[in-house]
Amino acid sequence: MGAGGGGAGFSADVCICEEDEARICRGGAGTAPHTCWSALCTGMEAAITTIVSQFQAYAGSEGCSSTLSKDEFQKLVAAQLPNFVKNASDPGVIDQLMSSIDENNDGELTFSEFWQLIGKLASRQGGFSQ
Ligand SMILES: [Ca+2]
Ligand SMILES: [Ca+2]
Repeated sequence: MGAGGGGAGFSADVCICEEDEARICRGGAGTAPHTCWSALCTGMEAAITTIVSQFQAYAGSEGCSSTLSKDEFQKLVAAQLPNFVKNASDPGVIDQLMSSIDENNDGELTFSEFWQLIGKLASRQGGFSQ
């Protein structure tokens, strides 16, 4: 786990499931206490919650806590998307990937910029044309 900063990085705005609720709506995300809006969250809601909470956790490790630096982006991709993004440890791959979604070229990814990557990966995963 990363050093520095406080806590697990999850937003307090999102309720933390009680143990019973966690059993009901486990998203299979793997890391950290699961978060969701309620005990009734669906698989899709859990998936969205996971993406948001992972983005927040990585974005919060340095600099601006609401955007991903290239370093944070590389760590997120390498740790969370190893099967969808090959060679994430190759700086050239990360450079190319980041510049393809960093719309304003400021070297930081906002959530909406990052979300484009999720869209691309999801489209490819589903075999949809882009
Ligand atoms: Ca950051
Ligand atoms: Ca940007």
